[in-house]
Amino acid sequence: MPHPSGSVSVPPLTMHYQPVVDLHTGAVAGAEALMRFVRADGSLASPAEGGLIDRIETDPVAVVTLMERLFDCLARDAAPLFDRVPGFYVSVNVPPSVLGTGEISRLMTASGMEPYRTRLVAEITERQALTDLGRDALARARASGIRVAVDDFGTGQSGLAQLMGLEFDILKIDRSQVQPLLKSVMAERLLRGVVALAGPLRVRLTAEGVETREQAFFLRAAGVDYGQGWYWSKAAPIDAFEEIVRTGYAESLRF
Ligand code: G
Ligand code: MN
Repeated sequence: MPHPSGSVSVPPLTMHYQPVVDLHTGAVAGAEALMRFVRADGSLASPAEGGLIDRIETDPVAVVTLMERLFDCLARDAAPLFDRVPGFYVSVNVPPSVLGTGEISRLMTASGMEPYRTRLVAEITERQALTDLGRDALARARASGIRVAVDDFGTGQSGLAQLMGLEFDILKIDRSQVQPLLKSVMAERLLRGVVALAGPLRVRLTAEGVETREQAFFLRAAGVDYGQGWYWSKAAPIDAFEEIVRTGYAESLRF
């Protein structure tokens, strides 16, 4: 349903961080930042609840407000980690409607994230088509040091066509391809195919939705670089997440 621009109000938000684990060392290499809306009573809501995120993302004014708040949270939460942990990165889901406007650079500057440019990964979902403007904006952001991850790989309609002509750094294997591992031979073959694809593309692989030790070991043996999922941790508030980074998950990957 179309609505006049600026009519959607954006609630206050906070970010939760899900660790991305280096499958070889068990160290926390980075995090995916996931937003939560703060209700009037202080409780948290997932952005999908009641379709709110969809309404915001299709409102050109609201989506910019949302991204400004998101970058402010990131600057506050993640800067201490960037300073303390070498190479630590944060990946953020960037709606296609934001890409085309070339807003990313302005958001980096306005939030104070600018010095940490190379620690930011913009996740672009494979499910939504990229416009030419979006592609140009991504190429520019990448030329300035921001990295690009293709999210939800394997779930989109356009699949490989979407990847043509797109320069990116990380391919995120969707959980729909991780969860059937060790149950379906076809899923295992497909996973090995994706690993083979990543080599010549020179991209890192992150597997999402890792829930069991068996999946984690399989992924590591198959040549996947990073894992993310409930086997290690759900997305956590920044204080809990800082503790997670300190401890790491070496134990979880020992035979
Ligand atoms: O597509 P994207 O990576 O943005 O999705 C992140 C979502 O995946 C979050 O909503 C989170 O709750 C969910 N998620 C994260 N880890 C797991 C997991 O191990 N299993 C399942 N089923 N969902 C997960
Ligand atoms: Mn994502």
